[in-house]
Amino acid sequence: HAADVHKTDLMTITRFVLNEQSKYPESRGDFSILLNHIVLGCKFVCSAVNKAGLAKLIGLAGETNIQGEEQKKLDVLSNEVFIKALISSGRTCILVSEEDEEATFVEPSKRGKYCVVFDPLDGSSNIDCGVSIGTIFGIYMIKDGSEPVLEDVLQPGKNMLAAGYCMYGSSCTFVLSTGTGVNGFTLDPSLGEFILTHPDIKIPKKGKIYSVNEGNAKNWDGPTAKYVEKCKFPKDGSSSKSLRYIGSMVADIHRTLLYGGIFLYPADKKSPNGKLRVLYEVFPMSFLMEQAGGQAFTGKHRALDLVPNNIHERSPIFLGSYDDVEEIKALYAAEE
Ligand code: AHM
Ligand code: MG
Repeated sequence: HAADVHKTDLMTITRFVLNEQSKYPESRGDFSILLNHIVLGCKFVCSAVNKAGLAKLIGLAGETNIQGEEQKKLDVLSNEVFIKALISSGRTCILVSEEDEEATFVEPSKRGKYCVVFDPLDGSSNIDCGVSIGTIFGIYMIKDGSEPVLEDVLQPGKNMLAAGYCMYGSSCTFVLSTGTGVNGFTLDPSLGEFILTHPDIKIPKKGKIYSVNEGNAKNWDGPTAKYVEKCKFPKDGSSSKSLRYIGSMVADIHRTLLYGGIFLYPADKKSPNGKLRVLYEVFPMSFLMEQAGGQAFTGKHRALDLVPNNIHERSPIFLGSYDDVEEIKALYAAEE
């Protein structure tokens, strides 16, 4: 009832996932345990991000990651937290992190059947000015009883069992899909629990926002340039779209999921494969988009059909509302 000030029957993320898994009689709770460890990592990172300004945790750790960027202390910390949380779950066998050049193979005594690909702290260039950042993850499973090999994570995104992100923003929001829709949970800091606040998220069929780094416009290809031109100067009498670009993928995708519209990180002359990484950025977000009723397109194919050849591979990506992605697909098709 609207009159109830306090909600007394709380759907925590653990309860939600246990409910979902109970639909599968063969489930032994392994996935719930794994997810609990991911959630723990997110709570830790959330608390560290919130304290960053105070604790002087931000700043350089004197290390460089494989993409050659200076690494912030919080990236290092977050990576360590997730690696340790995932190994100690006893349910993982291969871990791929944006921060580590090589995949981590979990030692046999601590092994489970899940492979987790993740970006522990995406958008870290935004840390120093307090803009939202996030963790992105995707989960695969190895073939029953087989020795884990790198090929187990070099699979198309459509083979993921689950994907999600946690956004460290004005509130801490965890968005998850296990392949049956998308649900959003908000951290209640006083309880230390993620509570279901956004059940069954569906992206609007068409949106009024486009989101892209326009500073790269001089290097864009024809279809991307045409599309953005259309957003600003529509010729069919429709109103022009608004531009919103945070430069933090989790925050830009979160807004796109809730309000609709399109997010683009296209190829350009300087970066023919775009910027975003297939395994732990493009795939999880594409998985969520499709599960919410939207689309994800690489400029050539459905994003989730891509088969990566190496763990840090990049791809152009266009994702968001169904109708908006349909338009960019038509422009690329006309190009061929
Ligand atoms: P990062 O993994 O180094 O943080 O880079 C990924 C981020 C994404 O969060 C965001 O969508 C993109 O880089 C923004 O790139 P740009 O600054 O080129 O617009
Ligand atoms: Mg990243």
